[in-house]
Amino acid sequence: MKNYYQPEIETMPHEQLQALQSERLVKQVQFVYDNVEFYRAKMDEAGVKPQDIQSIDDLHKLPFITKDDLRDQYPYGLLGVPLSECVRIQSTSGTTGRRVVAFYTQEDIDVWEECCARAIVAVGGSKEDVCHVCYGYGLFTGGPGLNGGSHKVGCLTLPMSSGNTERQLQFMTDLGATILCCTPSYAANLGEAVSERGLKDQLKLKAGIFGAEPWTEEMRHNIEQSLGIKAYDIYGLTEISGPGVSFECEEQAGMHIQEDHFIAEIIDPKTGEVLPEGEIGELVFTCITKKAFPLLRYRTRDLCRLSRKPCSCGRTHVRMMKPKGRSDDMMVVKGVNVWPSQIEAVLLKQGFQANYQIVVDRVGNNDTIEVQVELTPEMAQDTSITIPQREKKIVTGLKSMLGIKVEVSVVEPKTIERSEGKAVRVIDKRHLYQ
Ligand code: DLL
Repeated sequence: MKNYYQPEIETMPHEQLQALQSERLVKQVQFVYDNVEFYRAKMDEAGVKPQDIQSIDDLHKLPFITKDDLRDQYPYGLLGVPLSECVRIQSTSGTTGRRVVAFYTQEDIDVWEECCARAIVAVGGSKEDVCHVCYGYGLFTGGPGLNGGSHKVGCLTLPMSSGNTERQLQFMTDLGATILCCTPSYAANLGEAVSERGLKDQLKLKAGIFGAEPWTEEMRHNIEQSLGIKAYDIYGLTEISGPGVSFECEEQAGMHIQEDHFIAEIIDPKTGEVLPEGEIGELVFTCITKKAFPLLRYRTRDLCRLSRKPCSCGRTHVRMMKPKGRSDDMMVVKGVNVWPSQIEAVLLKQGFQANYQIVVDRVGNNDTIEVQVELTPEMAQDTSITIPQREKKIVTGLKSMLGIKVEVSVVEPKTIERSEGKAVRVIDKRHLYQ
């Protein structure tokens, strides 16, 4: 199976791809310097002129920009074109501060949708497919991005948006959806609903394109089993465009970054130093074709590593391995770094589903951490092992993974709230006392 949407770009020889990146970078730097006061000031302050950027080897000379810069420039401070050239905004959820509002020209939207189209074709999508999109529509980029990509490929597109699981299942079965696009946590919920209703045989689904939040290999396995599909990862962020910044191919071994549009670097989050290939660090993107909301060396806060090893799918674009999470997702509990994904891996290895919640609190001067996880329906039937025994086993697993004692409560099926979009796994009550 060799599926490309734009084969000449997706399989472009490495040197040619780098030459294209250099050419685009040089133009883009001049473009932002000429058109965005913010960049002009930032580059002047750093003592860098557009002429200093002659190729991608000079990228490191440019200053970084951060989410705080975006917030400070809200709403129009980063526009590269007059507002009259912009045709759309999308926005982040803004749960951790002021919203980031990203602007798009029609050309920016075309590029973004092409990126999503590449992701859909990579999982075997074609005009014969029925693409069921239940990412949220609206300001969130998930629905509009995959919707646009699906149109470009020529799939019959079902713009379902999120929620109303009964209706999702009805359309999916009645209209024979073959490709499912949603968050992995919602895919897991749909899988659970399909198993409960015995609907698996009525599904025509073959592939799922799941992203917008971190998910583990164990979760991939569970989703593939419950829906009878291959589950592929897709990554992106509103600031850079939305879904489709990178996507998995049939190898399911890391996501190809669309290097004709985005240059990726991995840096040490503490020092800002660029790290060699293969090391884990913070992902930084430079957009080399975007006009309305051009970002240079944008620090994503996502932690991952890159691989330039050749991929047997034939794509030449660098791969990013599953993000470990955001640097700001990491919790420090009892002085130890804890990632929700580590906890999820322990639970899923012990046969639980991803229906869990982590509650962190402070009692006196001491941190407490509790994991609540639901029994699966099969576990609830199984009388050979008691709930305290299951709890003890999880406590041991978490102790060896994290090195700290975690309180564990195994609760009845269906007691933890299900998510329709990005799952909220952590409740950190310590923020309330700050
Ligand atoms: O989540 C865009 C998107 C929509 C991606 C649909 C994929 C599918 P934001 O709401 O701005 O945009 O959130 C971006 O979500 O910085 C990562 O921390 C996280 N994220 C996105 N995709 C993945 C993924 C959309 N595949 C933030 N794995 C990013 C892990 C992801 N984390």
